[in-house]
Amino acid sequence: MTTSFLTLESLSEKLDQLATFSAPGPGVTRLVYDEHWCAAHLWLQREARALGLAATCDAIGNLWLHDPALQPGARVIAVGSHLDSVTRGGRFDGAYGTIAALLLAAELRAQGAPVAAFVTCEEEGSRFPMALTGVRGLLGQLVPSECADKRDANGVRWADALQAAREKGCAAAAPPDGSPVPRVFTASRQLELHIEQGPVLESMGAKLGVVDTIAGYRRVRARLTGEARHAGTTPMDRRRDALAAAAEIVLATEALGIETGAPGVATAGGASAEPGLYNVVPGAAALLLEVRHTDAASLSRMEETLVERARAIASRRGVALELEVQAGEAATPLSAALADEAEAMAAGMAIPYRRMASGAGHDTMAFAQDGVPALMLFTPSRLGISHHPDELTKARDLWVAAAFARELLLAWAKSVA
Ligand code: HGY
Ligand code: MN
Ligand code: MN
Repeated sequence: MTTSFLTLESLSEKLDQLATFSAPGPGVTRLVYDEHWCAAHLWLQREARALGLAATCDAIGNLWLHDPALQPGARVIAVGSHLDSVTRGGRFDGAYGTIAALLLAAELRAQGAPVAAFVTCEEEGSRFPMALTGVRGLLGQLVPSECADKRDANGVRWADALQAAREKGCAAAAPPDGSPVPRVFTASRQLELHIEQGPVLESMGAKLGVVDTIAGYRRVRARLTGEARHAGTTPMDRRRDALAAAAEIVLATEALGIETGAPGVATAGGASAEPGLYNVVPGAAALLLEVRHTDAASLSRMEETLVERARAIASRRGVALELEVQAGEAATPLSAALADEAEAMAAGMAIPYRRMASGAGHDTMAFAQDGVPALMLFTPSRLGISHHPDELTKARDLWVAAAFARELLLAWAKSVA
């Protein structure tokens, strides 16, 4: 008689508990290496051990929850997601895939399947100016000494925040300077369960998304420099208003997304102006601009068009424009073969599903880019809301996808070497 660790109740209870590890305020705010992230990390370690699993940290705080018999270096079927959140995000983004993986690893260990749960330390880029650092580290692609001096909004260095987490038991010892994070396990296949974060599944009454592509994104920070002048005495035709130029670029960004059409999207995610007073024409402004597409050529075209249009607006307004390209991610196909197999299984189990692309970025991109056969499974999101306190997926929907993943992983365990 195998113990069933994965139940609708256990999934819901552990998600509720994980959601308590957050900064005060609406929604969930759990930023990499902060006190709430550390408390969640230590809680997960305890939960895993209580389920008979070992909890192994790597050098930057990624966590593997696995059969104690699995030794470092083993090849495993990796299932998991990320522990960090955006600021005032929802209770399910990352958390669902993390808790589902914990329970799947506990349950499938009892059935002898080489399934290990991973929990990446950081995916969102919500504290330090870099994203997917967890999974890059987990895959041996990140050299900690190279990002040590990245700072958060309070000026805290990445290396210092990591060291504080390490001292609490949330990371293994640092590798020598210049060396990458040592891998703990090698993934023969990889699966991530995640909420869709969009409206597609709910709008078509489907309960499962079989994801075979993840959209790429390009991000640009724009700095505009005009002339700060007296707001009361400077005639309208004598102004070089940095914020007015920025506002026009924001609308041009939105227009580009609309013009491109789905699955292309374009967003101005942040705007600031200086000195930010009623009586001063803004002399400086900054924007955070992002474009996304599932097709690489379309993504490049969107970025080029956005840059051209921003430069034209700034030039016409006599405002200087500096564009600083930030780290992006390539549009990433996942395993078509694994998606085909999952589709056939869902059809066989009469689960209403849809094969689809992901507009959101995920840890799974890095596995697929590393050559690991990778797949994602989505659950519906109520009204498509995510990265917001109102993010919600019904407990039953979370359970259906996790129970399906259990069957899929058992089938994978039979076919991987
Ligand atoms: O930005 C994204 O798509 C992901 O939620 N980090
Ligand atoms: Mn997210
Ligand atoms: Mn996520």
